[in-house]
Amino acid sequence: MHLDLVGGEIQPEEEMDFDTVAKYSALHAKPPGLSSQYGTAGFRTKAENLDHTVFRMGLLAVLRSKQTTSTIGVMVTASHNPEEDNGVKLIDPLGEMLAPAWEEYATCLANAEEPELQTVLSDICQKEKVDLQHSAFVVIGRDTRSSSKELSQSVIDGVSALGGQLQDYGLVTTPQLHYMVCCRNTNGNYGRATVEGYYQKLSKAFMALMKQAVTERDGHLCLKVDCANGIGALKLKEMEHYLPKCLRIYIDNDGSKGKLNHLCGADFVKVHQKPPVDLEMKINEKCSSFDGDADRIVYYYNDAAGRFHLLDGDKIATLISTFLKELLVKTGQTLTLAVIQTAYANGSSTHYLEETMKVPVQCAKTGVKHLHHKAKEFDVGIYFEANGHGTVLFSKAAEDKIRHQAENEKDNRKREAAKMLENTIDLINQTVGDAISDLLLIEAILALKGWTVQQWDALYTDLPNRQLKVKVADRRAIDTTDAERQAVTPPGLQEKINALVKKIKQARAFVRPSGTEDVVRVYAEADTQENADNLAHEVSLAVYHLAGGVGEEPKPIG
Ligand code: G16
Repeated sequence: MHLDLVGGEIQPEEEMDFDTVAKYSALHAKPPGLSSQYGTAGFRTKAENLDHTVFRMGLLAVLRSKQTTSTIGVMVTASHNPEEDNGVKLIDPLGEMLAPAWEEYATCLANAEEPELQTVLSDICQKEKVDLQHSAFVVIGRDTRSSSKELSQSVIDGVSALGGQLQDYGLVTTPQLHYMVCCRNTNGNYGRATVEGYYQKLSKAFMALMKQAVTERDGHLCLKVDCANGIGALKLKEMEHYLPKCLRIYIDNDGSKGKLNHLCGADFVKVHQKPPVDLEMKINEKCSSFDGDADRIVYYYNDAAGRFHLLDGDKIATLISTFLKELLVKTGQTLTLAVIQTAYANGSSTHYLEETMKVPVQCAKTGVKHLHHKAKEFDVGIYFEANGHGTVLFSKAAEDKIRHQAENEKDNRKREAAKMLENTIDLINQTVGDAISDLLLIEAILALKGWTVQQWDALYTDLPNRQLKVKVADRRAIDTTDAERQAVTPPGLQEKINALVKKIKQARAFVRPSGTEDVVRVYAEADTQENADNLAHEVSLAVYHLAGGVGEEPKPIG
């Protein structure tokens, strides 16, 4: 298929031009035998092994665009992974993650040896009834990794090989590209499909919300942000020009000296439960960390006794749901509201949400695509992974009701609450978790409530917990069920975990294969840090021995 621009009109040919595809593909040849899988958030591996995959994702994006007659996004990033890794994921028409059936096509296409490429492409077209006559439009973005520029060029080659049109947004955060896709497919209803349009939409909503905040009268909001030496630093700096002076942001780890995600960033802070190395923190100073592509955020501070306090995705979900629930009550609207978590959610957070806040909680598999899907079942679905990845979804009906009430309600109190909800909707990036949007929402809520980070933290106390990684020969040896809370294989592993958990108070543990790194993840929580650490270690040993551990046996923590 080749699209020739004649007098500005696209002239599609009826059939796929395999000669052109083969010619381009030869420039992005797949190393024979190499195999990969579309995982939790697309493909992730060493950057040097990705060229053929990203080229083929350019091809696939064109087919998906033709099939949906919509703009499709391709983002080159490996988010929280180390600098030497890279990755690629496709973004579906409403800015959401790629549909599961197409994830499978992506895996087939990435793993096809060169001579099979034509057959695999034809099969996809046939199964999905792709009309090759349709035109295709693909938007591309990339993070700041040194390998990203060249890889995004390979995506462009893939799109061009199938005659798709494209716009390369260059350096953007992952959520910004999700936003662009949604804007383009909703005729600008969601916002303007430019980086400036994104800043304007969010800052306008933020300022409108802040008008009602106590803090604006009383002083300034200050926040230190560790940007993981990634794209978040660039974009937050750009956005600062659009934000009111009352919000003072101090950007750290802006990429000027440190390495991406190295000893800093949201993943480091969450997993190690300590601040980024070299970040200066005054007592009780409010700090936060983005991850490498700015789709996650966590907050933290050190108290007067020097103790580190982490406010992770669970605390963020609690803060946001408290705020939204209160507003919904004020409006008098009867809308369903729920929080979606994963198995990593701290037991205390689930208990607080269910027992104190009386908010229904559901558990989904790891990966925002799974949480997003569940959140859609409610009028207001708040989803957050403990690692700080999350957002809020409002159903179309809920959004319409709120906007209508904000315009027409006679009762002042109710109308004000509806207006606040309306601004909140506009501040939230509903396509995917977005560190910048989440930051602004959290700051607005804290300001509106007149809360310090310590008051927010005091909502509940986390159970001590520990996360570990175990290297195994093949992580597919571990299969799970019950939203990843139970291991089905290898035989005996779950029984061993059960026996270990039984011995400790308030204990819980699970294991699962990572979908972004070549490791098995272990999570444990318990009544004391020592017990959580020991439990995590014992479970790691069980994984190592029963699931084909490689390298050194896991060592005790400490
Ligand atoms: C990605 C996903 C997240 C997931 C994380 C870890 O985050 O978007 O939903 O929690 O990977 O996944 P896993 O445990 O399977 O490796 P990011 O920020 O790296 O894109």
